[in-house]
Amino acid sequence: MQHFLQCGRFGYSLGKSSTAATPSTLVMGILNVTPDSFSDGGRFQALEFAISRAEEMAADGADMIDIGGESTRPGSAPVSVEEELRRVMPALYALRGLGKALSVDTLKPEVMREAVIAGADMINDVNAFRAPGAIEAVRDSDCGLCVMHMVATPATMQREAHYVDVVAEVIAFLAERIAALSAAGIARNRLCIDPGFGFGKTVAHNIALLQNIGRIERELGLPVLAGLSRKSTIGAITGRPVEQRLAGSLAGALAAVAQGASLVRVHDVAETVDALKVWHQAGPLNF
Ligand code: 7PJ
Repeated sequence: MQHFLQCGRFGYSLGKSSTAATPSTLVMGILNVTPDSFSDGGRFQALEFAISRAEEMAADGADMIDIGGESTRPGSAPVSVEEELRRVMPALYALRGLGKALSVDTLKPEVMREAVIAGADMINDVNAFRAPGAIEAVRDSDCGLCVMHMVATPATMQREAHYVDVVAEVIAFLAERIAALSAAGIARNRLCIDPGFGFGKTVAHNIALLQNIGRIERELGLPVLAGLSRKSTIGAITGRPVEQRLAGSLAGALAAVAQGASLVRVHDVAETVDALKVWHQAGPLNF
């Protein structure tokens, strides 16, 4: 299935394509600007570190940089609007000249609004633009929107991993969110969708969703982003701790692409780009 995705300054043709020169999978590199990724040298040093990491990911072939100032890992505590802005905005301004799409990973409408004003190319909301004011914050721009499935909040979601039919429920949730965004006048070509691996899901749920990315893409008609990098499902399958999940994460990214994902959100950009280059030459879908 082919898609066009508008992301601020950038427009992408995604999915199966007859023109070999067109990259068919977008690689989104993860840039955490949270204190646990900071060295002890304070804010300036943290910013310098984030910028050099983003430059490295760009050189490694990332198409997008996903800037996150609040950890959304299961069980994590929320941060204030002010603190999140202090983390995200300097990085966003500093990276405007990088030549890559800049995504901001946030669930706060205030942060979305500031990010859009500063020229963010995408807003990646693990809360699917459900917060009051979120849709209004992104409506009058041309930034891309990543709409992710999550039940409850990052603090409580693992306690609520109950589904009768996880694939159907994720599709129904995303369909409702797409309808809400469309009703606000947001063009469909600004949207990508994400089953939200690890967000309120067991290993079995995550595997069922991974195997059904093609169905999710077909039923909703939008490009799918898959974020499996280093996640606990990769750990559960391989028995590896988080720092040893590279090989498993690469296989997860390729499996997601084989099932129809058009974007992958990863920590290890250079390795993922290499794996995708080989896959796109020889993979079963013959992109
Ligand atoms: C995801 C995300 C994901 C999207 C995080 C982590 C947890 N955004 N933000 N999809 N995961 N769209 O990276 O382990 O899967 S934070």
